[in-house]
Amino acid sequence: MDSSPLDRTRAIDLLRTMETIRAFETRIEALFKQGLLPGFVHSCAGQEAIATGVCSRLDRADCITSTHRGHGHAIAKGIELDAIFAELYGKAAGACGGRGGSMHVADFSIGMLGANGIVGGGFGIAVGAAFAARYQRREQVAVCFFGDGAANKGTFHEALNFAGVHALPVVFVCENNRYAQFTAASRTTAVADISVRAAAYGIEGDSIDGNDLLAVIDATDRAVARARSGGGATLINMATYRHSGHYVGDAEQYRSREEVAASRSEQDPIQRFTAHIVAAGVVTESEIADVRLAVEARIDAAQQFAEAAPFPDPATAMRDVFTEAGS
Ligand SMILES: Cc1ncc(C[n+]2csc(CCOP(=O)(O)OP(=O)(O)O)c2C)c(N)n1
Ligand SMILES: [Mg+2]
Repeated sequence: MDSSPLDRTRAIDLLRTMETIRAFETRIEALFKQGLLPGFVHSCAGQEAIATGVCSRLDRADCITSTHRGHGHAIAKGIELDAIFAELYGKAAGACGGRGGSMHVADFSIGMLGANGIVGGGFGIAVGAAFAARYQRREQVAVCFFGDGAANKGTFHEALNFAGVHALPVVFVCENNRYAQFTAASRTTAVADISVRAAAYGIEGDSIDGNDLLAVIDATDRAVARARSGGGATLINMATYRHSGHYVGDAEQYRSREEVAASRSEQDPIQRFTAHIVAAGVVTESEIADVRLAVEARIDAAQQFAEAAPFPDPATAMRDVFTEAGS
């Protein structure tokens, strides 16, 4: 794992990942509004620093579990853009053969154990993966991404207790964007900082600004080092904000225009990171523009691939639903 200070190559790699997630979400939002994609789409625009920073500190063999807002997690963990684009179109070339769509993107080959339409559905899977790693003596860490709303599910408490009692190599990352659907966290949750709950389960708690990419990386390094060295689980509260509504099409009656505007300017994680690396002389404005152009071209290519790809054969609709007799 590269723990060197921020040099040009590393800064550009991180920026490319954040820009890819942003460009992917922007394009998907536009396509969904044109009625070209089935199902529902939840954009993670504004939250890119968390997926990017956390996954940049994981090995390929490490696992993540994701949420209904999972495109950024999959991209940061290394999914092929063609495969995720085709999945959202419901095409056979999709990461799950077009059967999962936006809320069920998975790719076990890169340790992406799945987005999840069930809020709080990832806790048990992440803890199970961490338990398996411990049992099979593999040096693997599992990261569970979840929202502030999911932190009030029973599965959250069960998973943290189990992880605590067995000192499992798991990192619980709360993407605290202050809303669960249309309800502010202050109306549903007695503590603003979810990480204080770690104490109740005998694990470490940490709380950071999740729109500060470098703070995300530092907190991840601490938690992953603890997990790998047998020190057990960590719960990290990462404060962030989503730029778009809960889903594409949300009328957004529950938050002010000023609040949203601030998240798109001075609090924006990409703007903050680019301002930092330009001021530090690590990367120039023109190199940043080059990254954006290359990312747009890659998104164009993935969209074209997905549009041209065939739909699955209807005769295979029941495949993967029932076990084959005798298998
Ligand atoms: C078990 C379950 N209950 C309710 C829902 C409906 N639902 C979808 S997203 C959501 C809010 C999730 O909020 P949070 O965990 O904060 O994630 P965010 O959307 O903010 O990323 C709810 C209640 C669901 N999908 N699954
Ligand atoms: Mg939330």
